[in-house]
Amino acid sequence: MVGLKGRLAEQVPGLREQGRALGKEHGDVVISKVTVAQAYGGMRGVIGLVCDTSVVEPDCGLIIRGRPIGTLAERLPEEIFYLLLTGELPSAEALASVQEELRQRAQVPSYVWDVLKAMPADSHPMTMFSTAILVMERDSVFRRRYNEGMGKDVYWEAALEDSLEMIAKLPGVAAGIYRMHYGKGDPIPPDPKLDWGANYAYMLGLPDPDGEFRNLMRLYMTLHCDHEGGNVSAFTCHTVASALSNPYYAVSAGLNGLAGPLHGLANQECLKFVVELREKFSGVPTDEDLYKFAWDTLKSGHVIPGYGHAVLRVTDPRFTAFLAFGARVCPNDEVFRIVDRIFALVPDILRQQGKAKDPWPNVDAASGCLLYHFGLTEFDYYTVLFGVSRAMGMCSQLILNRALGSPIVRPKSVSTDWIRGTVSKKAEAA
Ligand code: NMX
Ligand code: MLT
Repeated sequence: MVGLKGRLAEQVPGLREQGRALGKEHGDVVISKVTVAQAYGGMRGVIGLVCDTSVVEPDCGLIIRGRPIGTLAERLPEEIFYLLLTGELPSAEALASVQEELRQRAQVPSYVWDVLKAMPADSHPMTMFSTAILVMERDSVFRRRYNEGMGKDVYWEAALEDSLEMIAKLPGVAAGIYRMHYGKGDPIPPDPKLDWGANYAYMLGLPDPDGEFRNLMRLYMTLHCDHEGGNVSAFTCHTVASALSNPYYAVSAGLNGLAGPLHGLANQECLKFVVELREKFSGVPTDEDLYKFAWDTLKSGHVIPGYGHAVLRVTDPRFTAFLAFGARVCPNDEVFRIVDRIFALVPDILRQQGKAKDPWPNVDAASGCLLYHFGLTEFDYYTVLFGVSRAMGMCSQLILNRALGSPIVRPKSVSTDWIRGTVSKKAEAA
C-alpha cells in the first residue's frame, strides 16, 4: 500500500502485539530508578516514557528511526514525517501521495484569520500560533468520531486525520501570522506546485532570487522535526493527548511549552544576544570583547542562549548542519560570523564556569543567524518556525500512542514530608 494511512494500517497490528507482549512477558523488568535528586531535578535521566519516532543519544544527538539527523539533512520534511511515523523513508510514489494529501488540505479556514485579527496587536507570535491551532479544534475529526462512539482500535486513524489537516495548514497559518503581525500585507495563498517547506518560504513573501531561502526552510523544517519524547513540548503534548484530548488541543499545549526561553524560545533569545553584541561592538567583536561579554552575561545570572542541553553532551548535530549551510551560503555575513566566534569561545567559558553539564551549542545557537541573513529579522517570530516543524514530531508520537492504546499519563507525586520521612528511615536502617 502506498499511502501513509495504508502503510500504518499494515504496521499497527504488529506494533500493538509487540507492546502487549513486552508488557505481559517482561512487565516486571526494572529499567530505571528514581533518586531524590531526580525527583527535585526535573526527572533528568529517569526512563519512564516510550517513544519510537526518534531517540537522542548524549554522545551523538538526534537519531530518527536508526538514522542520524546529519544523514537526513538533504531530505524533504514530508519524507521525515513519513519516516517518523512508519520507520521507513517513502518511495517516490509514497512521497508524492503524502505531498498530495497535504496540498489538498492546505487551505486555512477564514475564521482563523478573524480570530487572529481580533487579538491584541502586541500578542507574541507564539500566542497567535497556538491560538490559531486551538480554534481549528472545532473541525476535529477525533472529537466528532469520539462523540459518535468510535472504537479504541481506530483512535489512531482519527488522530492521523486531524494531524494531516493540521500539518497541511500550519505553514499557511504561520506565514499569515508573520505577514499580519509585522504589517507585511495579506496572507499569500499556497502555490500548489511547491513542496511543503518551499511553500512556507514562498508564503512568508521574502525575496528569494536564488532559491536558497527555500532550501533553508526545507532544512529548518527537517532539522527541528522531533527530539524523542521527554522534551517539554513532546511530553506536554503526550500528556494532554493521553486524556484523549484531540491533536489540536495537544499540539497547541505542546507549543505553549516550546514558547519558553529554556526550550524553543532560545532561538529568539540567541539572535537577540548576537544582535546586541553586534550593536555594542559595531560589528563582529574581537575575541577579547566577546569573552568579556559572555562572562558579564553569566555573572549577571543569565544563561548563554543556545548552549547547554538536558540530554546532549556534544555539539548538537542540528547546529552543525546549520553551520555548514551558513558556511556555504553566507560565510561573510556579520551575524553568521559572530555565531561562529561564539562557538569558538563559549564552550571553554562554560567549562571554566563549571556549572553547565553540556557546554556545547544546541540547535538554537545557529538557526536564527541564517533566517536573519535572508531578511527574516523579526526574531520574536523564530519559535513559530520551530513549532511548525515540531508539530510533525508531536503528531507522529501522538498517532503512534493512540495506535498502541497508551493509557492516560498519571505518575505519582509525593510530598516533601514523605521524602524527608523516607530519607530518615533509610538513614536509620543503614
Ligand atoms: N548558560 C549558563 N548557564 C547554564 C547554561 C548556559 N547555556 N546551561 C546550563 N547552565 C546552568 C544551569 O542554569 C544550571 O545552573 P543552576 O545550577 O544555577 O540552576 C546549571 O548550569 C546546571 O544545568 P544543566 O544540568 O547543565 O542543564 P539543564 O539540563 O538543567 O538545562 C538547558 C538544560 C537547555 C535548559 C540549559 O542548558 C539552558 O538553560 N541553556 C540555555 C537555553 C537554551 O539554549 N535552551 C534551548 C534548549 C534546546 N531547545 O531548543 O529546546
Ligand atoms: C528539542 O529539540 O526539543 C530540544 O533540543 C530540547 C530537548 O530535547 O530537551
